[in-house]
Amino acid sequence: MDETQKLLSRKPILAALQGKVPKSIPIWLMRQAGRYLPEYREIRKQRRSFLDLCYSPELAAEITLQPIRRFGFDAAILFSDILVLPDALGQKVWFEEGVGPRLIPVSPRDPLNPAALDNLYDNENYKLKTVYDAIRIIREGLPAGCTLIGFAGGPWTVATYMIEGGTSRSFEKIRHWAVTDPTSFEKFMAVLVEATSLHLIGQIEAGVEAVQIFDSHSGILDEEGFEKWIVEPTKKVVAQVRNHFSQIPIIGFPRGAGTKLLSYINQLEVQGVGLDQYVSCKWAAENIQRVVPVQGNLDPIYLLSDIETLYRKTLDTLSHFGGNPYIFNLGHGVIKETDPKTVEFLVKAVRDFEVN
Ligand code: 1CP
Repeated sequence: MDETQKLLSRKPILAALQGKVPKSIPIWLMRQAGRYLPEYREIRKQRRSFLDLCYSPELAAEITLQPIRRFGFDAAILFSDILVLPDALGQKVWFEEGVGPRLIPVSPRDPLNPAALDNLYDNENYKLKTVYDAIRIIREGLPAGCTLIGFAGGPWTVATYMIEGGTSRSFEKIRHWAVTDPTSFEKFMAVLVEATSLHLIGQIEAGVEAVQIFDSHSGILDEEGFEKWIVEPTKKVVAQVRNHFSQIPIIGFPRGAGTKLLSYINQLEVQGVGLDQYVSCKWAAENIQRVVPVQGNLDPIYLLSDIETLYRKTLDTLSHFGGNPYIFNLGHGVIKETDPKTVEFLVKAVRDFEVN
């Protein structure tokens, strides 16, 4: 066994992203660090603002490692947020208790100036440096078999927050801009593509071993929009990252893409694709997993159901994807009312599953 193979056998997530089928199915969960954990809520009190928490390297590192200690997941996801990027670009971003993210919106009349990119790394104490410092601290405390995953939002998804000014139901502002003035919208997206690539490269330089691109709102686009605003920009991000790090595994997560996943995996050179719970396991096993390793897709709501239902749904998911390159995950993030004991049960159920 050469050095690379040894490393892979010790890191089941990396092995799965290389198309291998590790003995035991690897598992991590989106939003595994967060409000359902009492130890997170305890640390959360130390900073008034959520962004300050994200920019405190020691605390962010500690929060990242909390679910690893408790549950022994195969991957740690960096504790940060997709909205640190607009913040670092100079847009005003804040999180309101009980509301969620708020931003002073950009618009066609007041678009993002490409010079905003200069804000990202403008002086010795640039904001994103704290994120990269957190990564260095995490790597020191990371158990041997555990993979550290970095991330960014997909340019479209980050754009929805920047233009809508927060979480949206109808996404009318961004869709209106994209269809009525695609030229200026394209320019805006180009800045985000650049910023996203730089941030992912910064994380990889600091020590993350794989990255995930969260396109949480790709589901609101029709086929043409999906090509233009999900596939094309993400292709550019992937190309820029690959230019610097040809081997880094990239997981794409175009949530809500449905059958457009086919176009996504055919055009993007990703090592893994995240599936949401709305995709049929049978369809995805036949059409997606045949091409690329998959990750997902148990509906997080089952962590709030009775244990028999959770067990049945977990086995059902595992039996569809288990024999081929696969990483167990939820279809979206852990819900904050989830009991940590239920997560413990889920991890054991996945660990005990025998691939035949
Ligand atoms: O303590 C709190 O009240 C803050 C809650 C919280 C947390 C724990 C937010 C606010 N973000 C996070 C962390 C976070 N966000 C992580 C880190 C670690 C982990 O997964 O364990 C990650 C990867 C994200 C990514 C993220 N942020 C996404 C993409 C994934 C997804 O959930 O769709 C999105 C859309 C955001 C924006 C965001 N951040 C927080 C909120 C409430 C929102 C808005 C969500 C929405 O619009 O519904």
